[in-house]
Amino acid sequence: ISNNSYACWLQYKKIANVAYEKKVKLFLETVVAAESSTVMETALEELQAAVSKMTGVHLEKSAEPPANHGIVLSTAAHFHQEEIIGRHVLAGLGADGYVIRSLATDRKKLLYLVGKTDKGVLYAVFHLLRLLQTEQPLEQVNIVENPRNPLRMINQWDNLDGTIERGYAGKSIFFENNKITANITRIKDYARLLSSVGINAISINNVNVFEAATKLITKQLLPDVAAVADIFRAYGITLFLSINYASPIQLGTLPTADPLDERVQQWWKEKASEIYRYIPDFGGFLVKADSEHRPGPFTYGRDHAEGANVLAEALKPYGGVVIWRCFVYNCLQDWRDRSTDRAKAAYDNFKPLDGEFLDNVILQVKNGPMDFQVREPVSPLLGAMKQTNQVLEFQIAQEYTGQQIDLCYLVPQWKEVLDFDTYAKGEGTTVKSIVSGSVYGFSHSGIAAVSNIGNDVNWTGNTLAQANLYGYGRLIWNPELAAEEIAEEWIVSTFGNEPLVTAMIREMLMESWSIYENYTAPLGIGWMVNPGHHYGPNVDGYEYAVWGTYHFADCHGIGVDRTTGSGTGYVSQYFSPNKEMYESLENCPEELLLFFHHVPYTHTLKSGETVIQHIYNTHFKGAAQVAWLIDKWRELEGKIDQERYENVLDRLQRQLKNAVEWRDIINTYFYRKSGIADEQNRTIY
Ligand code: GCW
Repeated sequence: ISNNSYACWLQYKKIANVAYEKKVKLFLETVVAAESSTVMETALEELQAAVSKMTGVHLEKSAEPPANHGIVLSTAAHFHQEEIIGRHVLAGLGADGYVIRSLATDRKKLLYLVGKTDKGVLYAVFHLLRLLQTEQPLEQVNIVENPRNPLRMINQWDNLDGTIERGYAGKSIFFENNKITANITRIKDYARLLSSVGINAISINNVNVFEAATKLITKQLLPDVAAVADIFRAYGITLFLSINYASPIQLGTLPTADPLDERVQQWWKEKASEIYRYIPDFGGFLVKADSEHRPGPFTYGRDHAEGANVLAEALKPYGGVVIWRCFVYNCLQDWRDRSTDRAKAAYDNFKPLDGEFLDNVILQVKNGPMDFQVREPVSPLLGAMKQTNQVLEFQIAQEYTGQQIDLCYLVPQWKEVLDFDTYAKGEGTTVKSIVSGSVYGFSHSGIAAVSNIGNDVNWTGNTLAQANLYGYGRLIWNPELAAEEIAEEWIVSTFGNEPLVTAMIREMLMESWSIYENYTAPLGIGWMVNPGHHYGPNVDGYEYAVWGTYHFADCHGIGVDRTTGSGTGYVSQYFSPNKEMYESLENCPEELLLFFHHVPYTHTLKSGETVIQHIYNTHFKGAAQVAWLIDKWRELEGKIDQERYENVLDRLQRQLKNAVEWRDIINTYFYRKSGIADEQNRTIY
């Protein structure tokens, strides 16, 4: 097995451009680190190893600042060369920020990497390495970077038995046989990947905490958890655990987990103190409570604030936080009940509690009101709670977007979410400004996402799905980056600097979300997947189910009326003018038409097509586009290594089968329901 698949974007291949290599080598003589710390050591190690691979130069570590050629690593507090970087520049750095500046004259070639903290230095090193990978000149570097989001987190949905909930790339790299794995090399390599794109927090176990995982916070498993925390700490990443709300019962001897019971409060306090003895910088708890059959405060007639605050009190003395998920809804709904709308649930459950949560509680809100569908509106809860810390939750794992068989580059989708104007505090109150904490001055905020990795050699099943992990980190560091820009960076770091390869893969990535949307559920309706595993088409798979996931298609029309006038009233959860926009059939963005409105198949879209013809057209188109993706990819044979070429080709061929299946099932279903023929008389079964 070659390193190509495994190293992802940290290939650090020998620089092929001789002229460029010659120029950069002038900067690469010695390196000095102004102080020492674990993270600083990591920064040095990463720099030396990558430079040696890319240029063959062994960067000598020196105690003295370089006279003429070399690199200086320093934190702001230890950096006193004001003529190089002014004090005001350093003073402007946020917690994880950094400056990279070069000084290049005929005689001197110097690079200064100065972080607010040692973590900033590490990020600066990865940035410099990115410059080298993408062959940027070093002579005039003047970079100041501050991450937009304070919390930049990954959620693993890994179970202790080694399986991964919604995992599409093998087994867990963390757990096997109800224990933490002995193979920590892989964990370290994961830490490198994450840190290189700015991730600073991780929860390592599934939010559904079953029996074995409940024990992660006991002395039986804490020493091993602490060892994992050590690995991540060296890369500037803080470790969190998902906990079972019923822990006081399951691990202790208490008959209750009632948050207002003093024994329960005491139990959590002792538990926190125990955890911090093993992991002094433990991040805190991630909690899925009263959601999909997981225990929570509802059992005791308490609300989510009371539920979360007991944990927050316990963690507070140590600086820990509680990340409480808002994915709370009735998962035992009766499909005959038209008054309950799952989309409304998060807002209905949490909005009334604004102001009730302690300062070290953060609510984690999924990007959409349902569940990571191909297309959803933005959750109206984002921005609706002015006195409560919020983080946004994305899903990098492609549960509903092709399961890492089908190609679906998600950065464009995430960008739409981040750029969405909620109008929560007037025009311009974008989601990105809310979750970065700047609008309401949150004490904790940022973004989390469900990871897409497993122990497959290439980490993500489909090699091209690595772009989503990379892209997630880069985008939440700087939401202003363009999706193309991120794609391009990823391709060059991953496959090398070959313009043709870059152009081709970039085009494939950029088209992929729209292609996937074309052949799956139309116009924002969602959910037409096989129940349980969620891959492949099944129009009525969730129609008469308990999950609150309906499309209401009959022989006349399709869609969920969520308007205030005649529907569930979900639209009223948005601020004006969004609520008016969604309420109106005219003004509702068409890609979300069936999310908000029930319309006849003959309803005419702005393109002039009817809804039924749109369904046919997009489904024929989507499947044809997958064939186009395959043609594109075939052009790359011989231009990239065979291993990755074949991995992607195999996935694309499976994707084509899936797309054809979707096309035919969706078209046939709606043809039979509507009785309206395709204008172009294409084959519908
Ligand atoms: O959509 C659902 C997934 C579950 C997941 C849940 C959640 C971890 O199908 O697998 O459970 O979302 O986000 O809690």
